[in-house]
Amino acid sequence: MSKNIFKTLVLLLFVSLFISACASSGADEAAGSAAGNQTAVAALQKGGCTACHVIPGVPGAVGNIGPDLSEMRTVAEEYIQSDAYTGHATTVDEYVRESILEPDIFIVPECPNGPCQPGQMPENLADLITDGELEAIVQYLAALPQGENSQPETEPTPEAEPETPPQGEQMPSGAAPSLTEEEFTRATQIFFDRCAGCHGVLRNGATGPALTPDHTLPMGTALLSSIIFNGKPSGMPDWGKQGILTQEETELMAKFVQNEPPMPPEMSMEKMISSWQVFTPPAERPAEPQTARDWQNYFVVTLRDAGQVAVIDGDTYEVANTVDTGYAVHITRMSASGRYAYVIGRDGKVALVDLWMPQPEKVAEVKVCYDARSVDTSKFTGFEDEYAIVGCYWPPHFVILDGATLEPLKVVSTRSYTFDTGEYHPEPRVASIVASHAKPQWVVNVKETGQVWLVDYSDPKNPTIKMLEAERFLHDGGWAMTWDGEDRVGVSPYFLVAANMQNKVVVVNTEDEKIEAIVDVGIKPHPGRGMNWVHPEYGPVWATSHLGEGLLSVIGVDPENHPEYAWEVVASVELPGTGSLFVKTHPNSRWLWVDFPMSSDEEMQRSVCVLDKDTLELNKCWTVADYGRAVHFEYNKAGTEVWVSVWGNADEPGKTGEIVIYDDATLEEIARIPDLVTPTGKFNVYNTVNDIY
Ligand code: DHE
Repeated sequence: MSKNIFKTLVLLLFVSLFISACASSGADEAAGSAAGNQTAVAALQKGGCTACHVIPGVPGAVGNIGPDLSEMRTVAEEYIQSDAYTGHATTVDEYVRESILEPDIFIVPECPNGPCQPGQMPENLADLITDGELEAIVQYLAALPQGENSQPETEPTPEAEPETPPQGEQMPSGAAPSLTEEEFTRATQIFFDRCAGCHGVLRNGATGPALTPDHTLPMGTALLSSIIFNGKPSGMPDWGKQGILTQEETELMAKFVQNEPPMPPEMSMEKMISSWQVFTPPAERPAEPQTARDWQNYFVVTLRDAGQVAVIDGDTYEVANTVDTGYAVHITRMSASGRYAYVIGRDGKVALVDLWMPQPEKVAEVKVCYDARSVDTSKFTGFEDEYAIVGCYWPPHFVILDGATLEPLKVVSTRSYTFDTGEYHPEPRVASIVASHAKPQWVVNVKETGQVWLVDYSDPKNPTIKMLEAERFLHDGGWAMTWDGEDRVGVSPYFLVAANMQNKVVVVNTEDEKIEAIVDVGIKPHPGRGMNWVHPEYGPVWATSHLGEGLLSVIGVDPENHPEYAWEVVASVELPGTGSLFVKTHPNSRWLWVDFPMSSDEEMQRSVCVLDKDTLELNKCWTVADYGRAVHFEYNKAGTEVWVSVWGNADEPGKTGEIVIYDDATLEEIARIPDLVTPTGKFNVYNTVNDIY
């Protein structure tokens, strides 16, 4: 094993510690005693070690984040003698102790999910246990695999633990760590900014697991800190390693989530209206485009951490204007005509940008909630540019707006009952929303209750809603297309949406207003809007990549002409990495583009891959930049170029982010648009209006 690899592994600390325990004379007595074992087992549980490691004799110690400690002594002896070892221990006892007190001094090479990483093993474990408990752990682990500790005579049952707390415990088992008011407020804000999207404001869980005290207290501060710092391969970001949260903030958050979640405020219609501003009334706006640019080839680009969008000319690559919008802009959708861009920020503020002005300007804005992700517009014939709808995470509701002024017209709560168990849910968040082309309806996907609501907007103040029972934790999705041979004709009545925590894709039939199918796919599908093409064998297909595994699931979507493949996964294509968020293709392209921004591997985070549409074989992968994450694709109007965002760090001049433009035919780089602040999503006007993806 190379020295470099060793240096990158932190978690092996425990392993090596365990192995040497036998060799140390001082350890033998305590290791052999039932009382010593009992203290060690309780301390290992208290320290949260069970969640990351396999430890024989310790109930619940089946974690697969850190190394398996079953062979601790043997492994530690090997490491101490190896050239790659960077610590100071000369005995197994010392090795185990060092692993706990200075976990990053030596990084073991292999953890269950890939190389162990610096920072993975929490530095503060020793703060959570007493000196006596530390010694008991050292002796217990260092004795493995001797046999006696694998079956401790007095192995405590999980139920017995709280009754027999180890001496000197700093905090009563089961009680939440206390925080000052200032700490609690700070943690609430960090949770809202970083965590609520996946776990929910009330922490009931969705894309991420539930973080209510009944789940978090048994995990303890050390384990929670480690997960928050290091992330998990299933999609939990490595907030500490990314440098977004400090060690101190990581620990603060670990303590915070062991406390009851605070209840955020509601938002009334009156409050929404008080935030509503029209900067340029409709009568003062141009009646036709006032720009020589091809405004249909504008790209509206999210500058996430600047709270802005850049409107970029797709022909000249010039920034036509930068417009202030909401905090942490999430997505942009267009009106049916394309002249208006609706930009939604996480703060629930929607900005209306008129693309017909000499330079694109914000003409209205309104804040309709505190936390939002989705927006769309009325697209059915006769309702073009009439209405918009915003889907909120908190409060859990959607709001119908006037399309030209953003005046809030109607607010509808999504609080209701889970579709399967009929339990009341206080926080059913609105995930993706799409506008039907077949009816005056929006498809509103309600995440936590697993319901798809078909909202008729022909009478927006008195909307009728058809509620379809679908699947829980609905997230993002897109339309399947209709084709005439190889030519795209338009949007089909089928909308495919990921139920990401159930590893499924739900097919909504908007024509017959029913759930057509629920398709099993890979771990945590994340399609964005997915991608459509015609496969030589399977006919029209739609595909999604996954957050949780390196897989592209291709689904047949043509029940009329290819019924044998309809709503089946016709191909599962292995990808070189996990952590994919977005895919894209174009009817004119021969390629399928895939990103990996949430991969735990830095090089993959910066890489994109293309596959051949016909053979489904991987053609090429490459890194887009030497910093940041490569995220999200968009084609230009002609379908000849692909734009990829490099999502950098707003605080690092020169590395804040950029867009890299590729020739779709040759895959050669054409240009870079530098110095954009954290660009993420990009929405070409023509492609967004026409649902081309
Ligand atoms: Fe998104 C789409 C929610 C994290 C960039 N994101 C969506 C949609 C939802 C959603 C519901 C579908 C909107 C629609 O079509 O109407 N996103 C969430 C989250 O809850 C989550 C997981 C966590 C959070 O706290 O927000 C999340 N999303 C991210 C990011 O970290 C990304 C990469 C950068 C960011 O903005 O923070 C990100 N999401 C995007 C983009 C789209 C999107 C670019 C639109 C893709 C498209 O092509 O339509």
